[in-house]
Amino acid sequence: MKTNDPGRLFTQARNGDRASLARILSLIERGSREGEELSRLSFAASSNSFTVGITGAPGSGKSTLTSALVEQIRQGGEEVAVLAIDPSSPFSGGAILGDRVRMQDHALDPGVYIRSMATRGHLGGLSVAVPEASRALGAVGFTNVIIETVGVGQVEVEIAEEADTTVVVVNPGWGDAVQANKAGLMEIADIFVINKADRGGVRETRRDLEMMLDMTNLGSYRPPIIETIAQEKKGVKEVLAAMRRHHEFAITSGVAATRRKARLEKELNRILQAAIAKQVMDRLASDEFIKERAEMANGSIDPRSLARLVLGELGIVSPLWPS
Ligand SMILES: Nc1nc2c(ncn2[C@@H]2O[C@H](COP(=O)(O)OP(=O)(O)OP(=O)(O)O)[C@@H](O)[C@H]2O)c(=O)[nH]1
Ligand SMILES: [Mg+2]
Repeated sequence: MKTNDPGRLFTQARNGDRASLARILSLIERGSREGEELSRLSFAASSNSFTVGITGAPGSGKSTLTSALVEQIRQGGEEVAVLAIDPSSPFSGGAILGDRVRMQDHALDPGVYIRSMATRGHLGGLSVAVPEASRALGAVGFTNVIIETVGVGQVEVEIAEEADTTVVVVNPGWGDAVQANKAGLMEIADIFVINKADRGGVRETRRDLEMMLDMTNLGSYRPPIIETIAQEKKGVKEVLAAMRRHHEFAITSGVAATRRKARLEKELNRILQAAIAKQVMDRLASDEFIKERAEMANGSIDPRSLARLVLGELGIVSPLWPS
């Protein structure tokens, strides 16, 4: 029987019921009331899951690498969940279908759970829904959670950052392809993977990355650069080893705890900002302000003054408006 009762869903999912898990993730994705309760339950549940963000330019081989990593993790006997994020489209588009095809190898393995996610009205969007979903996966028992996201924009980078360890996938000759977001990717990478190492230009790409790392203030940890041919599963073992090494480093150095704290602060921030913005916009759109909006249109009240009116109504004092 289908239930939306958070407590029951949670218990059933922890007992291995995949349908309940799917329901949980849908409720979280949708930002429903039940989703909120499920997030609370997940947060409170103990979990020793290790989350890895895999990001990089479109088509760089993230899904192929993920699939190979899943296989590698399964060989070690651990369970693994994959969240494939599709920030661009609220619908299951072609990219996700492609991911599904690449993940087919694992379709029959009960130790692997694969799920694509898009934003569906969650307050705070994907950058809140994804960590909530990832915690839910950890709470129901997955020791490994891989989050795949296309590293093209700020939101995607933020999502990749939500993980304990972030892997940035580049290709030989990447410089031209992702020029725009190079700095952003450099900042979040704990591990660099040069995938498609069967192509020319690997040495130049490695040199390029090393140079950028040299110019970055790194502290005691320097992100390793690993070459892979994901299609042939070459170098994948090394990537997994580097992931575990980084995680180990992060825990013993205290980096993991610091990051976790910062992540939670950011998450709280996003929720509050989204909630307040929604409340304010709803009030502004209400009949109460029809007259004022018309006045703004005809030039008799300016946007800032109208904003002050709405904020005043809601009792919000904005630091932008010194009184
Ligand atoms: N030559 C070569 N091709 C590869 C390698 N790894 C993946 N590919 C191919 O690159 C293409 C894109 O691979 P995906 O794994 O879908 O890349 P992705 O980064 O997940 O793509 P999006 O999710 O669409 O951004 C596919 O045709 C793969 O078969 C590799 O090591 N060498
Ligand atoms: Mg993909």
